[in-house]
Amino acid sequence: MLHRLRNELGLRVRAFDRAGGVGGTWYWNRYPGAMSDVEGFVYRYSFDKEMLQEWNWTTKYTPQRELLAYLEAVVEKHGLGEDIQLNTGVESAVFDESRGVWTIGTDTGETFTTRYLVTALGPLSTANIPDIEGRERFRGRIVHTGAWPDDLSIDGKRVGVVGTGSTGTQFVCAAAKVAGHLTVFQRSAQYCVPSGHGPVTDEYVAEVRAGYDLIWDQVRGSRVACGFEESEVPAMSVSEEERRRVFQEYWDKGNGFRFMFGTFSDIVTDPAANEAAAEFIRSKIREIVKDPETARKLTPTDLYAKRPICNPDYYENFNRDNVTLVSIKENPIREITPNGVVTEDGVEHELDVLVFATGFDAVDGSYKRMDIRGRGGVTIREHWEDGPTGYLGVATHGFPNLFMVLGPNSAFSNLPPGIETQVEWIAGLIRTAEKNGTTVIEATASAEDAWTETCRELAAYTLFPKVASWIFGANIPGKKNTVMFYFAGLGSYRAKLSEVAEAGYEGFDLQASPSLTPA
Ligand code: NA7
Repeated sequence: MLHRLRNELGLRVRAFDRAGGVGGTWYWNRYPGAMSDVEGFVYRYSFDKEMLQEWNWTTKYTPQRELLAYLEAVVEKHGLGEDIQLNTGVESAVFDESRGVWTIGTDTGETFTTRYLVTALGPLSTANIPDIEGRERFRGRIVHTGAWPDDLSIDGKRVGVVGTGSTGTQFVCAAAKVAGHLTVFQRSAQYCVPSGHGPVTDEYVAEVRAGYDLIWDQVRGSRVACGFEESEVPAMSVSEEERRRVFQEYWDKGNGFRFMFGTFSDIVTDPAANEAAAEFIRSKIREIVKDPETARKLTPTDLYAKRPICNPDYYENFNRDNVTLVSIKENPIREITPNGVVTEDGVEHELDVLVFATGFDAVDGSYKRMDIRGRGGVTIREHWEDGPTGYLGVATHGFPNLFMVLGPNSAFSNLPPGIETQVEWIAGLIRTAEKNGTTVIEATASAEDAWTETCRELAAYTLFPKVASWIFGANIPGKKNTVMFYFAGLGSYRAKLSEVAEAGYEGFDLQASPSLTPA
C-alpha cells in the first residue's frame, strides 16, 4: 500500500507499526515450526515481476525466517523503510468532519493529520489468551505463539501447548522433535492432512518462474487462490472407490486447501461429501496412530469445516514416547500451578514452558483495541457492536476515507493475492478521488448492508458456520457470532470490485472535501 500510494500515486505517506521491524505476522510469529501452509510459489507478491524472477526458494512451503527476509527485501528494494515508523503504536484515529481529515495519535506521543487512513492491522494479530486460574503463579515461561521471544529455546525442555489449530499443529510437529517432553492440551480434535513439505528442485523453480503470468491469472480467477485448479466434480457423482482414489491422490500430494477444494467441488457445501472426506481422514488417523485411546482422542467427529490444516507429520508425532495428548474437552484444565498445569483428574503436568497456540481475536480484534472515531464521534467499537461489517471488506459507513486491508467481509482466500487485490483497488479509488477532487469517500449504509447480506447468504450456503471457529468469531468468549468473510472466492470478489469501480464506485458517496470546497 505504501509502495502504491507513495511511489506510484506520489502521495505523502507514513506507515506505522508497533513492531520493531516490518513483516507483520511474519515478524511476530517466530514459534518453532512457523511457516506458511500455502505453497510458497503463490505466497508472495505478484506486483514486482523482477523480484518474482530473482527471489530464490528451496522448499515447497516458506518458513517464517524466509518470509520475513522476503518482506524485508521488498521494503529495501522499493525504498519503503524511510517512511515506515517502527516501534510506534497507533492508539487513536479521529475523523474531523469539518476538515475532512483524520487525526492520528500514537503511543510515542505524536499526532499526525491525514486525508486518507489505511488500516492494515492484520485479521489474525490480536492474541487470544485464555483466562486460566493461576497463570501468574507459573514459575516457567508462558508464551503466546504470536509473540514468541527470540531468547526462548524449548530444546530438551518439558513443554505444554494449549491449542491445536494451524499454529498449534505446526508447533507440535516441530516441538516433538526437540522438546524433552511435549504435552498437547487439545480442546477439539483436528482434521489434518499431510503438507507434502520438502525440497524443490531448480527445474521446478525455473518452471514456476517461466509460468508466473499464467499462474497469477489462474490464482486471481480462482476461489481460494492457492495456485491449483479447484475441482468441478461433486463428490457423490462418482463411485465410492473413485472417491477414495481421489482422496488418496490428494493425501499423497499434500496441502490442506488442495484436499478441501481440489478433490471435489462440494466438500464444504454438501454434508454427504463432507462426511466422505472426513471419514477418509479419520481412517488415516486410525491407521497412523498406534495407541487406540490416543487415536480415539485425536479423531474428530464433527464436520470438516474449519480453515483446512496441513502438516508434514502431525498424527505421527503422537506415536513418540516424548509426546502426550490430553483431551481437555474430556479432562479440562483446572488451574496453572507454579510447576505446570493441573487437569480435572488431579494430575499435575509438570512443565518448563507453557505455550498458548490459542489463536486470535480475528478480523475486528485489532480495531477494537484502538480508539477509532468516525462521523459524530461514533467509535468503531460502537459501530461494530453487533459484529464487524464492511462494504467489500475495505470500507465501513460512518468512517469516511478509512480504507481497510482485509477488513470484515473480505474474500476468504490465500492472503497475499487477497491483499494485493484490495491494495490495488483502494489505490485506484484514491487516485480517482484525487483526480476528481472528490476526496471524502464513504461507503453508503445501504451498500454495506447489501454486501453484508450477500456474505451472510454465501456463508449459509456452506458448512463453515456450522462449526465453531475464529472464522465466525466463535473462539472468543462473549464475541457475537457473525459472518466476517465473503465465501464466493477471490475470482468472483475481484469481478465485483471491478464492477463497482466501473460503475463510478457504486455504493460509495464521493464528495468534495470541506476544506477544498469554495466558500
Ligand atoms: P485457531 O485456528 O483459532 O486455533 C486455536 C486453537 O486453540 C484451537 O485448537 C482452539 O480449540 C484452541 N483454543 C482456543 N481457546 C482455547 C481455550 N480457551 N482453551 C483451550 N483451547 C483453546 O488459531 P491458530 O493460531 O492456530 O490459527 C489461526 C489462523 O492463523 C489460521 O487459521 C491461519 O489462517 C493462520 P477449538 O478448536 O476452538 O476447540
